[in-house]
Amino acid sequence: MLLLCTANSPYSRIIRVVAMELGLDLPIEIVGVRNRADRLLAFNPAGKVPTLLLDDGNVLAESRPICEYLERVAQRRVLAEISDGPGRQLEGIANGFVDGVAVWVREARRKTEDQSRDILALEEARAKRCIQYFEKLDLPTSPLNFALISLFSGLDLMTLRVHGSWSEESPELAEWHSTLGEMDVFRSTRPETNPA
Ligand SMILES: N[C@@H](CCC(=O)N[C@@H](CS)C(=O)NCC(=O)O)C(=O)O
Repeated sequence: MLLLCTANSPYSRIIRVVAMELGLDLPIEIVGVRNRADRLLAFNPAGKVPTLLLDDGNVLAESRPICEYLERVAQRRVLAEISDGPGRQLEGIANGFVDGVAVWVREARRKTEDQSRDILALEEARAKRCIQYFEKLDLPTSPLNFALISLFSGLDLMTLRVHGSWSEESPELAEWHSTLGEMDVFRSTRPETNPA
């Protein structure tokens, strides 16, 4: 197996942390995503990371199917059971949050004159609502699962890249974020603060 990823993608980070939590030694390769010559595009025309290359030649795209595959290899779970209503609810909302933060960061990276104020405002409002929602939950710090790993990765990306000043309004979530931020799995996969 080989995981194609970028250093700053929250989805790549989620899968890297999932693999560590499952006790798998998952080799990674940092790839480009947009140039015609980028190796990723030969495997995944959607041009998205994470992409998992399997030893049998098959290619898995999208975090969730990749996660399901890794669970099967490890014979352990990080995804909520289908009967686990609250677990599935958190997974869905945490992943919606990550999607929004990814759009926000992507927009904020464009030249100022090309940025859409509407998109920035929409994503900031979405993130704010999610943070208020997460603040009310009594989030555990262990065991880590797909939902918690996703939530941390989205929150961390947002903090590092677009909005670092949410903690005063959401002290419980800030404490949870800070506790997880000390863990090796998250320290070793931290994105760059200000990539080119
Ligand atoms: N739904 C996908 C999202 C993956 C995704 O959007 N990855 C971004 C990086 S954060 C990407 O590869 N973008 C390619 C591009 O920007 O061209 C998943 O869960 O894996």
